[in-house]
Amino acid sequence: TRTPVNVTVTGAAGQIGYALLFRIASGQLLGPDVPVHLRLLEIPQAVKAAEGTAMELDDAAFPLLAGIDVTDDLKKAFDGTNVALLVGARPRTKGMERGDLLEANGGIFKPQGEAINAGAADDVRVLVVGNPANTNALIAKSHAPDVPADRFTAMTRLDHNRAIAQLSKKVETPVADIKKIAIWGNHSATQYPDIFHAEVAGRNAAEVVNDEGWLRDTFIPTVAKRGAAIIEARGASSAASAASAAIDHVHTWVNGTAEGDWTSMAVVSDGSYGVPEGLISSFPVVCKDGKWEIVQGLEINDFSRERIDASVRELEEERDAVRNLGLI
Ligand code: NAX
Repeated sequence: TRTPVNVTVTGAAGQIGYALLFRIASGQLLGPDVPVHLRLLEIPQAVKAAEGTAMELDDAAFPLLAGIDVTDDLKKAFDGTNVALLVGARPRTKGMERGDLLEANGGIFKPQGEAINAGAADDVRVLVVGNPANTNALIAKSHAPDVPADRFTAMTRLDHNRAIAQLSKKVETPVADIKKIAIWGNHSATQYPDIFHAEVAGRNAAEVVNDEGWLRDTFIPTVAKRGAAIIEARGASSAASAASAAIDHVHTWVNGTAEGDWTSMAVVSDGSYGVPEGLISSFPVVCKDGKWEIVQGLEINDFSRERIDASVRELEEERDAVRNLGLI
């Protein structure tokens, strides 16, 4: 039998954690033949709640679940970890300025980056879900100089999946027939969901839609503001869909993108498409043999250029802010 893969989930007692852990334990993160050992990291006040979730995980008797540790200790959470899902973050509360938010999250992602640097397994892969996800990933990465930079990623797969769903409804075509959607930039309201290279049952999506007004006034804002719409409807932020996207992100990273398709991940820029080197920005990527690569050579029209640049500018501002705070 295979040695279990260590999977760390931070913010394990939160609502995304509650949806995520059961899917990891059932084998959906890494595959139906890969046993997992879960490490649940929480802040001291929430350890008891995480222990409750661990009791429920026991009660599900998942054949692939080799063990569960619940802890508030970074070393115990990250030593030997193979996959780290950084979900717990400091949410923006009323009256909080962006600088305060970035500083509070720096207090979380700096020590987590250091703990990953000190103890994680050589093959560690990190997905940051907690917001502001791109910049939190940048902070963690910059405190893990011994870990290859390409192991730090942030989640835009939920945005990617939302874009597929919206396009599917518009063109009345099943989601399975929609390929090559791309999310560019920041996981925020400035993100740019791009259908110019997408395909609907093999045809170019922008041509099938043939409606720039819909693209500009309906599609892009619906995808970018979907999180707020969910809060409005549900009275709570997206949780199961976010967990599902996190599962997709890691599963695709490890197992590869399908032939003729790609996915969206926020990854460290190498300067592609004019995105400054070192920023963690969303790109279309293909994954193969456990590695991602930014899709090259796409033609970017003026409509896209303007929107990619705006989102990247926001990422630069966030980077400059955390730099001025001494967090990177
Ligand atoms: P919850 O508030 O339900 O849970 C967060 C949990 O994190 C809490 O249990 C808290 O105790 C824990 N936590 C806080 N600081 C911690 C630390 N230093 N170490 C370990 N645990 C810590 O939030 P939830 O709805 O689960 O959302 C979690 C994060 O995901 C938020 O930052 C949210 O903004 C972000 N999201 C990101 C998305 C994305 O697409 N990238 C989409 C969904 C979601 O909004």
